Amino acid sequence: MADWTDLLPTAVRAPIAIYKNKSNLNRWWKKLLVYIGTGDTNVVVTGGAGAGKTVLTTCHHGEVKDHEWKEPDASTMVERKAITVGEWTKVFSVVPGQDIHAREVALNEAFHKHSNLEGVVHVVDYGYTTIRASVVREKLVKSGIDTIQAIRDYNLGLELEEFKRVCDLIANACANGRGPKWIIIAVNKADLFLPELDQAKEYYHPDGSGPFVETLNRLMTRVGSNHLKCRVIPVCPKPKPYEWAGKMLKPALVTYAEPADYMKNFVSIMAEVSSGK
Ligand SMILES: Nc1nc2c(ncn2[C@@H]2O[C@H](COP(=O)(O)OP(=O)(O)OP(=O)(O)O)[C@@H](O)[C@H]2O)c(=O)[nH]1
Ligand SMILES: [Mg+2]
Repeated sequence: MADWTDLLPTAVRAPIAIYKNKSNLNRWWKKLLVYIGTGDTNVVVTGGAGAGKTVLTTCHHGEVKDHEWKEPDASTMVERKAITVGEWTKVFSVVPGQDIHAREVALNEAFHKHSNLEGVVHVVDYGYTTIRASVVREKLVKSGIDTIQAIRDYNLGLELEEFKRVCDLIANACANGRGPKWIIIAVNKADLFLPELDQAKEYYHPDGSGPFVETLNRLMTRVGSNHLKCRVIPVCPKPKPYEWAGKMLKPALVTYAEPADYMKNFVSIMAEVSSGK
């Protein structure tokens, strides 16, 4: 059957065609802005080194085809991507997690310079942070952090410090009228703790308890929860075993569809909050 707009008089058809093309045009426009290196950040992606920021945004971006997938190294530069969320395409800036100059520049640009900052995706991983440098791993194991539980506790401590820093940046940006309108806590690597998803929710969700929730709720009080929407969403774009000191924890997936289902949920919630719902 013909598209119903074909049945309408030409005068009505034109605006509808323009409307339909708007999101398409916007998408290519934003891609161009990223390509030529301009365009304000709409969404900044923060989180510690090894939490999975690059993988999450790359999977969303649709760059990943399984046969050509290659593990990313630690990011040394800000990664800018045009990602489509619902009707609109946004410029995402992924801030490297390592303490390097590029990180400071990226955070400063996103929170202090750009006027279009709309949202923050803060990536956390319930302690399953990847520590890439073998010297660091060996040092930690030698210092007695030689079980998966011990490394998780250590990582959760660092994750909390990082989150506090990001909360300060958000609160300052909001005070200067540049603040984001929403924050999404992406609880990544859910494949490793699917049976304990409720505990992870308790640890990260504003209705839960503990140091992370206290920090989050303090931020909401500082900026006002009517100014900043907050959602907490589990994701697992690339299931993978977690190894530490000769022990291995395998993903606890029940079906192969889970990563894609979690991703769809993540994207649809992001589309919802970014449209002001
Ligand atoms: N189990 C599991 N591992 C994941 C998942 N997503 C990413 N990882 C792993 O986490 C590690 C770090 O991922 P990256 O995306 O490079 O981390 P990053 O946050 O960009 O790190 P920096 O660039 O150093 O800031 C990689 O080894 C990934 O394979 C996931 O859904 N599940
Ligand atoms: Mg990275």
